[in-house]
Amino acid sequence: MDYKRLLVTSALPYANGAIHFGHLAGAYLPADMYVRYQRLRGTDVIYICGSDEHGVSILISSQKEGVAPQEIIDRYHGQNKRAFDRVGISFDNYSRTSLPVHHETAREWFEDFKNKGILTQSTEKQLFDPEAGMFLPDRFVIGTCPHCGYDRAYGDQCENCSKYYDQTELLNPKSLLSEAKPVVKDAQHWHFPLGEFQKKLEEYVESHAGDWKDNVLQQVRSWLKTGLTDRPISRDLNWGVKVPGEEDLGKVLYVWFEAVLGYISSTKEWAAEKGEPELWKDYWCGEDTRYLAFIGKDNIVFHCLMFPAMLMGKGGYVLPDNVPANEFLNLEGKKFSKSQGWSIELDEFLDSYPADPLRYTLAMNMPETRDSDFYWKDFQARNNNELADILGNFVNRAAHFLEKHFDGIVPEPGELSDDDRAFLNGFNTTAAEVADFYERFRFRDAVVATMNLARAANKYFNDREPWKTVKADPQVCASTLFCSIQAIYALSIFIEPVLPFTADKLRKQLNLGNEHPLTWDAPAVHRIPAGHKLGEKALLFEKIEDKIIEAEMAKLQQPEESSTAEASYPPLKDEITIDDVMKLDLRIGTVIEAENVPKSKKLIKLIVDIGSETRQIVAGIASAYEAADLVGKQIAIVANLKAAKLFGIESQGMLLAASNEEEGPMIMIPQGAISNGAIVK
Ligand code: B3M
Ligand code: ZN
Repeated sequence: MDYKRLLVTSALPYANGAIHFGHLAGAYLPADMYVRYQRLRGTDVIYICGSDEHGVSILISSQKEGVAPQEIIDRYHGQNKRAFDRVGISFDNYSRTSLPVHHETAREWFEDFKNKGILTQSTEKQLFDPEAGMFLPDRFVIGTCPHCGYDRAYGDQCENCSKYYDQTELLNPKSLLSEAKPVVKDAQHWHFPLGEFQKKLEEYVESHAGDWKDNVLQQVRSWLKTGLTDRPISRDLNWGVKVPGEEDLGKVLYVWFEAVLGYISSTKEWAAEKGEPELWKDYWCGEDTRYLAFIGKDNIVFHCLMFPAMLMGKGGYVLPDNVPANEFLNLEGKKFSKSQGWSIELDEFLDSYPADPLRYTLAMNMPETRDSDFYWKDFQARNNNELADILGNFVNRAAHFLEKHFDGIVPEPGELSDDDRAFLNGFNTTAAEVADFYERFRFRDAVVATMNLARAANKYFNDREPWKTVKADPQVCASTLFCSIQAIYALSIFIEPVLPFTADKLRKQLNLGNEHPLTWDAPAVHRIPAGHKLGEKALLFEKIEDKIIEAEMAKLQQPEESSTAEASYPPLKDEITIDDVMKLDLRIGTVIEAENVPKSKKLIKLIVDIGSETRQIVAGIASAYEAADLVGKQIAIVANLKAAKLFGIESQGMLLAASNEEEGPMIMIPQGAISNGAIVK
């Protein structure tokens, strides 16, 4: 594809928690590697990101800690920005959606849609806190469950009996904000007519059938097949971007509606800081811009459908040319969970280890096509056996030899042998191969191909036996060292996207100035000349001992002190006997179809193959799962539960899932594949 400039964004992380490895491997490291590679190519590229500082999740954090939302976002914005910096994520701008430039941008877009008559309005009944003066989100109201009488039930679902209801059905409702008794009021909301963009979005998505990743296409097509519907884009909250014209009504724009516009406002901030306030338009509105949006898989629908529809509605903006979404990264076989102590905080990690071995390990395990894991032992092995023993070892040996026998000065080579020439020519092959992988977003392959040059260099050094030729044939020895130094130069460039800090050390060690270009093609055409003196040797990688890794693994097992105390559960139920348990017929089945139940925020309708038959099951899991992601997953269900209607749809059984007020619902999935119909006991 021909383009003049490249715009790259990574999902804006919520400023209510610390960035962990999963985020990094999903949306930031791949984008950073890609951008660094493009900069070396000389591409006009900007890399834009920032903190997502609105939404209910931030309000809940602030409530829980009893501090103002501003304090939460200030803390995590600062912390995350610093962590990104320490791990070498090279944003051109890292903004915040709480800034005026963002509020203005989001309001302007809303008004534009409103003026064009794109938006619609509808009214629904909602609980209103007369003291706090605002409508209550589901999680901000408790009361007595209309089904089982549990008296600490939330506005959307009862923790005790799992039933769903509308918040207005709660008995004795109480606002968690003010303790006041809420009243039922009509709430008006704005809607974005996503359905009206269905056809255009289909055309857009299918025009990328050849270049988008399979996981992305599959998910988007499944959404399109289900049919797109209107999306409410306003909320009753006192935290967020105020809806224009409704400033006094406690209405804000839905966080996803404005967060995607954060990419644009961050670019505006970048341009203003550069002193060219109009420059952002080149990147967002220039026809010869290529836009790439890096995200994790849970954000696909917003970036492939909602945001493109908004860009279409506004007109004159570029659409994402690709949305290279990654799957999830797990930790030692389990999902990252901070509250269960099953997590590694980036900042803390970087206090003990340098960034590059982490970047390398995450790149080699990048969840490009399926979920993958970070294992401490793998981290150790990658650091010790690959970075230190292959890359570090080659550079050390060559530099050490040069120092000892040539005073650290690149020697005049003798006539180059076929081996020498083949070795030097290999740099071109590496450059082309690695570039091709980056262009196709195949990060792991790019890194493997890069390391293969270090492998080849070690072999070359061994095969040429300079420690023998130094006496026997000094001309040959000089050629070997000349070529080896060129290899270090080539490596210093090719490793830069994945190992930027090491690349920096290599450049210092090579004592390179501006006369030695830092471009992707340089190793093919440019040589470090004879007579050039190298700088001081650097220690590239330190080996990590077993006992350090064992200690890290032991730390994982111990949950953080405050963790378990956070969730409050209803008391245990009365004792039952094994006969009671045996009454349950629990079965494994595979989800073969999944779609959101229209008009319900919580429910997903599943068709599940349980071996002997298929079942239709309605489950309240839409807050945590995209319907499309469930297809193909094995789940456990209660198979002998009397059928019941939910939202007018028959549910023939019940899916097993765990949840509490903080986490989940999280569906129960067998640890390995087992045939459908298998009995759970
Ligand atoms: N903050 C959701 C997330 O962190 C959200 C991404 C916004 S991208 C515009 O998963
Ligand atoms: Zn209940």
